[in-house]
Amino acid sequence: MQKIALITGITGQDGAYLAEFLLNKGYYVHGINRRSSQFNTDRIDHLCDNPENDSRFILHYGDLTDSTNLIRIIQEVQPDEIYNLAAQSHVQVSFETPEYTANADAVGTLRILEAIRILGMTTKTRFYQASTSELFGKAQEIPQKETTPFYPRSQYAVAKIFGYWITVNYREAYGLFACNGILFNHESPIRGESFVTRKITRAVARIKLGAQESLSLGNLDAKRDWGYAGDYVKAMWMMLQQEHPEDYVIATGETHSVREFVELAFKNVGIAIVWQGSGLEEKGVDAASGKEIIHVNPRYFRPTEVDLLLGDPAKAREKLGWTSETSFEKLVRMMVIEDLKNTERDLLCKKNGFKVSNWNE
Ligand code: NDP
Ligand code: GDR
Repeated sequence: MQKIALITGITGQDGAYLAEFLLNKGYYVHGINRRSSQFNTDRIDHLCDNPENDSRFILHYGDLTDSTNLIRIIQEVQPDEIYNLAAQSHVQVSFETPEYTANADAVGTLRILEAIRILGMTTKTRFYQASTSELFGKAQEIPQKETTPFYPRSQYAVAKIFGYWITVNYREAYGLFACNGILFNHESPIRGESFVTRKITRAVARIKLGAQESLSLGNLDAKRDWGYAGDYVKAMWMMLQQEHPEDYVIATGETHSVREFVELAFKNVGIAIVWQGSGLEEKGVDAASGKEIIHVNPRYFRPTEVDLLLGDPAKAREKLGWTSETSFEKLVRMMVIEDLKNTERDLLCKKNGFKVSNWNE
């Protein structure tokens, strides 16, 4: 019998990679997507259009803030595995939308777990919760592992702590096979454009091709453990194939600053950055032309920042046999190359009089 998976957040970065991964494994894949005023399925259109997927890839309209809808979909789909990837996932935005973030990210997780329980599916359905390195926040230990105490620094992280513990609670209280993947930052060419890595690679391509003058950033010294999303979705699946449900840190074990990411991304298009000034006056200058191409803008500072994340993926390596396969250098190169292609395509469209959505910075 082929397995059935239900993915919330299927239109997001991870949802798209996971759906493709599971379809390749022969799964029937159901996804929950939100109705929006414009199409929001760009990242999965290639899966919808592929005749090989045909009846194996099915979308349902839904929302994590609507329990009746979640209960109905789970009852209809009868999934063997649920991957809860849906979330208001932007840390800075969570400071602006705290109540909604808690509703979707914290209570949303509870709604799915309760649906599984109400429907009597606790022995049938396995559950994956998209937990995050943001739980560690103001890091109490370096590197961070499964036993490191949490210290959340945003409304997003606090909401995700609820999601983490409610997942543990349903495992312990009802015997549900439920796992938290504590994933450190993972990126790709389809990463949302407002996360710092994609914002940088998109700007690098556009500056190189003359479509943008400069790039404004916030804290250049924040450090993150950045991996590749394509590697990380495999770990999600592996957790649900084990004999016992457990929680795992998924990370590369390397950390880099935003500043290093910027330097490497520009290096990939032959631009060397020289830093001048400090604090709000700091600027990144193109060493060859002398042009100021990076500015610091306090708009991107957060009320409480997470300064340093570095994960220890030893447990995942030993118990799951999982390792991160894509180096930092390869990840940055991959993202820059794809954004160069995107920008070239957009410029061609504009030149021929076609409208390009998302053109502005
Ligand atoms: P994205 O922001 O790319 O995708 C989030 C998905 O959630 C989108 O499909 C979005 O829909 C959907 N969504 C948002 N709110 C709701 C809602 N109320 N009801 C239903 N769906 C909703 O995130 P990623 O793919 O990067 O991340 C996946 C998950 O993993 C998230 O939970 C995130 O918090 C977590 N995570 C991510 C990490 C990372 O580095 N990427 C690291 C650790 C954890 P729409 O397309 O309509 O906006
Ligand atoms: P993060 O990712 O907050 O780690 O959350 P993001 O890319 O937004 O920020 C990383 C670091 O870069 C600094 N920064 C900027 N960030 C953004 N977005 N824009 C800027 O202009 C900018 N300048 C500097 C930030 O201050 C921060 O320190 C991501 C999300 O995917 C979460 O859902 C996930 O849980 C965590 O990763 C792990």
